[in-house]
Amino acid sequence: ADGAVFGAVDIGASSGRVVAGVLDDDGLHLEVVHRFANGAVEVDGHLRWDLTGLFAEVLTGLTALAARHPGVRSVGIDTWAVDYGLLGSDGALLAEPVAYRDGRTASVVDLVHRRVDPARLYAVTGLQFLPFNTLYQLSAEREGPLWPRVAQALLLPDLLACWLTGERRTEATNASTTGLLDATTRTWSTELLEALGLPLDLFPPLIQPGETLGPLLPDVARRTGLDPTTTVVAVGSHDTASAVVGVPAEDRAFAYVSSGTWSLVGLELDAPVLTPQSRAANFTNEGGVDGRTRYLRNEGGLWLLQESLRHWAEEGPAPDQDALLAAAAALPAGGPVFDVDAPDLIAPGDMPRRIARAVQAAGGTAPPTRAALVRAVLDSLAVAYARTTAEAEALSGQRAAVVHLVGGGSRNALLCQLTADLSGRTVLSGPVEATALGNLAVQARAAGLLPADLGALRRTLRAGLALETYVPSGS
Ligand code: ADP
Ligand code: LRH
Repeated sequence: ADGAVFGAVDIGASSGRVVAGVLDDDGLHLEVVHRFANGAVEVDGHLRWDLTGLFAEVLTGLTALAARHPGVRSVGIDTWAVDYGLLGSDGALLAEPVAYRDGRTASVVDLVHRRVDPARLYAVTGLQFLPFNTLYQLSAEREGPLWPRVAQALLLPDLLACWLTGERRTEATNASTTGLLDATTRTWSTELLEALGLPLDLFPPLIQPGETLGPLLPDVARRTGLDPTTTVVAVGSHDTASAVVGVPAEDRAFAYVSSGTWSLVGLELDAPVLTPQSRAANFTNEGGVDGRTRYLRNEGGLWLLQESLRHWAEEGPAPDQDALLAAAAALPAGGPVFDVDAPDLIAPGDMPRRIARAVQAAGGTAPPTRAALVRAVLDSLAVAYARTTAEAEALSGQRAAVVHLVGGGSRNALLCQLTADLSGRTVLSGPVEATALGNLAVQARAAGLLPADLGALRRTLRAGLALETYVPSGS
């Protein structure tokens, strides 16, 4: 294993990075070789991702990777879920992909539910209702101008992988977020595709994490300086699937919070829970690596804070996040909370005003200062984390002795402590780059250099990490 190097491309809704994973006898060491910003922008009346620009950042990052490490074995790609690019019959991208926060699905949700009863949708896919799930986006797309020219749809990490290798496949964990995959058989649901009038071969065939997609295109190898024998290996291409692999758990009795733009809160199970109670609680059964089920709820996340900071920066001098967090931490506990899942918090806009309204809707007094508003966001996120962990246990029957908080939010000490206090459980925080870690670990395992068993793999990862421990106050 000495010195084997792997590359991870991990792109979240707010930032992306290219990370080297160097495996030696002490473990898997991460080096971020390139970071770049991401965000959706309004173009031609829709909120879109600049996927062409993101691909240029990927090439820049892979060039930095090659410059630092000769002989990179493989590269894995993950991004946020549900979004896709549409390709014409010549394979070219028809338009920059519409972002999930775009409002275009509002008018088609009822239409979809008239074609397939929501109870049936849940029984087949096990997916939490979110207005931006791919099936709603595609149903909106069917009414749009591009549809007659569409030959195929590729989920975003698959599209980036296709631009690197020329190969078209759909990675299985991310496919599970489309609302078109059967959660039990883990194959495309012909029933749902037909009911929604979508071609059965709209998405390319599935590929599982750990399988090799193919070698780099000669032109990509030449442009980046990577060896032409470097392959692209499928990983949990849904960022949350990779983050859950990167949860450094000691055993199975853990809950996780992947805390970034969104908060993904739940358990890892052996099989989906497709009960009416689970649907009523709006829990999702996303596909995990090794056929595990990511039983979780997608809750509001640090987007609420990011978008508030962005709004304040438009009004005057950009506020200092660290100073605001310190001021928020100094406020007393027991302040107002709001529902972080309120649908009107999804779209970009004047977030502080919307949050103040949400606090009032919950019977509280609008936060008088920015620090109080930040505190309300963190208190409300922690309330959601605590409640969802308990609900996941009750609905699945699986216990969680500890909560692992990973992702950018694990750097927020106040959020970690509040989560411990409100859940009454020990919170272990870190790593910040759990997603890149999980991405790299699946590649190193596919190369035969890390344990095959996911539990043993996680214990190996844990040995190389320094986690922070937060115990509930008063215990
Ligand atoms: P995503 O992958 O969804 O783009 P990340 O996991 O990178 O998101 O998390 C980004 C968030 O993490 C930021 O919005 C911020 O709230 C939080 N974060 C990152 N670094 C810090 C820090 N040093 N202190 C507090 N919060 C932080
Ligand atoms: C997190 C994430 C999450 C999805 C959302 C669209 O980055 O992939 O798991 O629900 O973005």
